[in-house]
Amino acid sequence: MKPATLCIHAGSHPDPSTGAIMTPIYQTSTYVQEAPGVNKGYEYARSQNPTRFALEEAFALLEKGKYGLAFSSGVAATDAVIKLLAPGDEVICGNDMYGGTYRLFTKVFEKFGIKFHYVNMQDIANIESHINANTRLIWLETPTNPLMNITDIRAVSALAKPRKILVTVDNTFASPYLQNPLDLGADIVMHSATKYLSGHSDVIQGALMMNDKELRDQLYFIQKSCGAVPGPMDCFLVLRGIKTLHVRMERHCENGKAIAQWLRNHPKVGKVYWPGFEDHPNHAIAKVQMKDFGGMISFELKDDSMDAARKVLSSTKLFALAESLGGVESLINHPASMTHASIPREERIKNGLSDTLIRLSVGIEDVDDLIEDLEQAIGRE
Ligand code: P1T
Repeated sequence: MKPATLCIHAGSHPDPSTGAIMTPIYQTSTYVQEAPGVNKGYEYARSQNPTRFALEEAFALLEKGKYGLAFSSGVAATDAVIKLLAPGDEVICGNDMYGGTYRLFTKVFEKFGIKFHYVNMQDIANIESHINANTRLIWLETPTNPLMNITDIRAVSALAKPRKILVTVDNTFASPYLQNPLDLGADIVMHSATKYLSGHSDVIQGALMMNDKELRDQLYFIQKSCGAVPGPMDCFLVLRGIKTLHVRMERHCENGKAIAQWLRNHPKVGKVYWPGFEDHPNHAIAKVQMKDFGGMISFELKDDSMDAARKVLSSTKLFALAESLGGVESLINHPASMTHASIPREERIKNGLSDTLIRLSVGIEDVDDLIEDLEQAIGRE
């Protein structure tokens, strides 16, 4: 099935009891049983819910995987993956990633004896040099949040597989429409479904997709034992969002490209971070592993004062100043004080995330209006 058809039909089956064409919201916590142990396969909604199952099927199909699992947030999905590990295990992860992931690793899991190595993942040699007998997992985000760095998923997977190290890719920035890490050898794909999958900034949710049955069973066990499941209404919203993922992503990419190029030609704009530029350090890999470059862009002004950045951040009218991304509406964000504030300043600066970096989630509005908004906020003088 081609991607556009898949987005509309994945996980969609008319409801067996009524024929309802859209998956109903099974707003129930439990299910009546005929006798102890005799039931219709549904016992208690933390373990089984038909709306969630429909969404999990869609998740699997979108990522070209066999299995999908839905969680109550992106960080809950990440949390489930780390719970596959035991004290003494080591993880290699990127030195540029969503601040909440960093916070989960450093503030929650380190104290349980799991060690995290934060490395520059653009160079595979940096990953290889951190592998030791305790390495169980390589966690990568590509493109990264917020510096839009690209890691070669195929190369990392090839490095990990013979050593039996799990590779998990946080595919949130690309969405399953633009990049499918399982096809490139990754073991698990993670998404903040809050973003492009839902697409309308109205739900918090996470997803995991995988091919291996044993891995799926372990993660399902964690999902039901730890209980971070999304409610049926949220599953319904994400199922609905997915139906337009392909058209939204195409417009996000088109608008993203126009704005990245416009920013680059603007006399007051300094560095623009966008993997679609031919001189982006990993453009060649992005071109191979992604279908297009998405709607996320970061940039700095030539004037590197906080006042200049603050002025732009508070002057846009269409781009709303907010955390999050991937919705139909455009957002502007200040990573240092918002989404990445949980990373110590020294660590951020060392890894290239400046105090004045501005991040855009380019929506699917008319691009002329978006550019006009940025023009008035940045100014020419
Ligand atoms: O917010 P939540 O659904 O729990 O997802 C966490 C998460 C995981 N991975 C990536 C790459 C993310 O960007 C996020 C959430 N990010 C934001 C809220 C943000 O504005 O960057």
